[in-house]
Amino acid sequence: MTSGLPAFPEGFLWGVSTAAYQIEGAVDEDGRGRSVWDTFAHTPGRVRDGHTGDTACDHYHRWPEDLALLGGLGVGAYRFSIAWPRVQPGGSGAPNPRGLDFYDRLVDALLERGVEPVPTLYHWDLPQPLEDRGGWLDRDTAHRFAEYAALAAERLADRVGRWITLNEPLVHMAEGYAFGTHAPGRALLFDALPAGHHQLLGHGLAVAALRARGARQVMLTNNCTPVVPASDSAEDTAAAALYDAFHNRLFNDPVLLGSHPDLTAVGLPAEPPWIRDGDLETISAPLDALGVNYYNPTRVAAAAPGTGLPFDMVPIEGVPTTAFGWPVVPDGLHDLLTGLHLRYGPALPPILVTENGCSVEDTVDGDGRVRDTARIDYLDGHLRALHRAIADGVDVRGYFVWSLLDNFEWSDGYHQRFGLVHVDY
Ligand code: IFM
Repeated sequence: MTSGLPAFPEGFLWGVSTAAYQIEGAVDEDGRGRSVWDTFAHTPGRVRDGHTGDTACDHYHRWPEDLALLGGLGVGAYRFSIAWPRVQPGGSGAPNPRGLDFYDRLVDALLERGVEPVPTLYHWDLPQPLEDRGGWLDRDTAHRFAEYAALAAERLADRVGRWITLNEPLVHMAEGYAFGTHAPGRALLFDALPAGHHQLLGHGLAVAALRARGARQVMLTNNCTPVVPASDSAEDTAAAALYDAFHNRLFNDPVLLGSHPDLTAVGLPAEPPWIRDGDLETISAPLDALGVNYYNPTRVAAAAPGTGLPFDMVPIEGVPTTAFGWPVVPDGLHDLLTGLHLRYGPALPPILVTENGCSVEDTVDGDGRVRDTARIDYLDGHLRALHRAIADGVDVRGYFVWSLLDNFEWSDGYHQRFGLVHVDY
C-alpha cells in the first residue's frame, strides 16, 4: 500500500472506522437496552443465516486487544460509534452511567496511545422503545437524539474534540424505512422520506447541543456516490439526475445549502409537509467538516417496469468487483470529491473520508497469515484517486478505512469481511 504512494498534506488524519452494533456484542450487559437491530436480527429471515450482533467481535470485552491492534497500524484516529441504547436504554431520560463508563474508558485508552477518538453518535442502533413510538418517522425522535447527544458530550467533550452526529442517514432511511432490508424493516418506499428529514433535524439539533457542551468540531457523515447515466439518452440522463437527488442531494443540500432538492418529478410535493418552518435553518448550521463515505459509483438507467422506482440501477461492466459484488472504481472517489467541490463551492466545508474499503473473501494461509492483496490493491487505487482530488483543489483532511476488524455486515451477517484485521469468529 505504501510503495510509491504520493505524499499527503502535513497533518492529514489517517484512521480506521467501526460501529457499535457491528463489533461490540454484550447486548445485555451493564444496563444496555434493546435496539432496533437486536429486534431485526432476531426476527427469522431478516439476516443471512440468522446471524446477530449478540457477540459480534466481542469488542465490549476485548477492546484492550483491539486497541493494541489499532496501535500496531499506526493510525492517528479511530472512528467508533456510541450505542445510544447503552447510554439511554429506553431512548430518553436519565443516562445509564455504566454505558457511558465504557466509552469513557475507551476514550482514555485511545488518548493514552496518542490516537484521536472520533465518535459517531448514531450508527443505526435506535433504542427499540423509540421505534415503538414511530422511530425516525416521528419528529420527536429528533429531539430525543439531541438530548442523547447532550448526555454523551457532557461526559466526553472534555476529551473528545471531534464529533460525528449521524452515519449515512440516507442508507438508514432507504434500507431501514423504504425497502425494509435493514432494521427496523419497514417497506414504505417514498413514505419513508420523513425518516430522512427527521434524522437531519436530529443532526441539526445535536450540533447545537454538542457545541453548547464544548465540542470543538462537529460533522455529519453522508454516504455519497457519483452517479453515471447508463447512456446519453434523455431518459437515462433524467433518471440519473433523479437518483443523484435522492442519494446525494437529499442529505447534502439541506445541510450545506439550507435547501431541499426538487423531487416533484416523482409526484412529491415541492414543499413537503414534514419540513416545518425553521427546520432548514437548524439543519444547515455550519459544519466543521463533512464526512463522506465512498464505496462505488452508481450507474443509472430509466425506470424498469414493475419496480415502483423512478430509476433503475444497472451494473458497471468491465471492472473488478468485491466479494459483495460491488464494482471497484477508484476514480469514482476522485470524481465524487471534485463533484462535491464543484457543486457546493464555498458552502463545502473540509472533507474527511470517513469510510472507504472493500469486502474480500480472505483466505488464511498455512502460516496463519492473510495475504490481503485484493484489499491492498483496492486501498492503493483509492488513495491515489484521493490524492489526485486533493491536487485538484478539494480540501480533504483525512481518510478512514472501513473497517478495523471484520464485523457484522448488517443483513449479510458475518459473510462480508471488510476488516484490515481478520477475525476468527
Ligand atoms: O458496514 C457498513 C457500515 O456500517 C456503513 N457504511 C458501509 C459499510 C459497508 O457496507
